Amino acid sequence: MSQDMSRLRERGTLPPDIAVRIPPGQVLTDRFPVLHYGSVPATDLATWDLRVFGLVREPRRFTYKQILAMPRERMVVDIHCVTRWSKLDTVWEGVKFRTFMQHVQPLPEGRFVLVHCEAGFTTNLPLDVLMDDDVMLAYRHADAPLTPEHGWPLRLIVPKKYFWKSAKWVRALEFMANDRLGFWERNGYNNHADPWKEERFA
Ligand SMILES: Nc1nc2c(c(=O)[nH]1)N[C@H]1C(S)=C(S)[C@@H](COP(=O)(O)O)O[C@H]1N2
Ligand SMILES: [Mo]
Repeated sequence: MSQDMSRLRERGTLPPDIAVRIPPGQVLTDRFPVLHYGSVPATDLATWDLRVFGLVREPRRFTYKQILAMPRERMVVDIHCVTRWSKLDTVWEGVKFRTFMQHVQPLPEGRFVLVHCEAGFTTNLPLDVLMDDDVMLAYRHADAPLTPEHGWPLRLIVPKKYFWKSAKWVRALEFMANDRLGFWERNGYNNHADPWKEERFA
């Protein structure tokens, strides 16, 4: 785990049009800190897959090629880490979660999703949050392929939530009838994680 915060700017020192984009308790950085529990996984695209299971009509597995073949979109969003850095205008490309869901039929009771990543990391989100227009399964950042430490080959981006919900190295989506807490949510982080409401800790 490393974090270079040498170029942080407090809200009070920022022009008003920038300051309004920084949630309470956050500071602006132009760096892109790398943060995760454990080590960067080794990935072989030949055996990599994205699985969908649980309360779906039909469990499925997608190859990387199939993900890349889905309509690719680009979005520019602000991100906010619970460790208090925010980064503006980050550029992501991939498949919007709602576009991906055209290939998945959740059962009516499958309203919650547990996102499973390499090495056992998980995070949980209600399906309606994931269906927001700005939620993406991303494979590119800043006009280049994702780097391994930022989640290559595939990561989730959920801009409206603190960044720990933006799971790196995603491997499976589990659909559930009831909410089940993920890794940080079990370890004291707030389940709703709205940076504008400062929902940091449970
Ligand atoms: N698989 C996985 N994804 C993860 C994490 C993790 O430990 N494992 N950490 C989360 C946290 S706490 C943050 S702040 C962001 C950091 O993403 P970055 O390293 O690209 O800045 O990844 C999130 N996604
Ligand atoms: Mo984080």
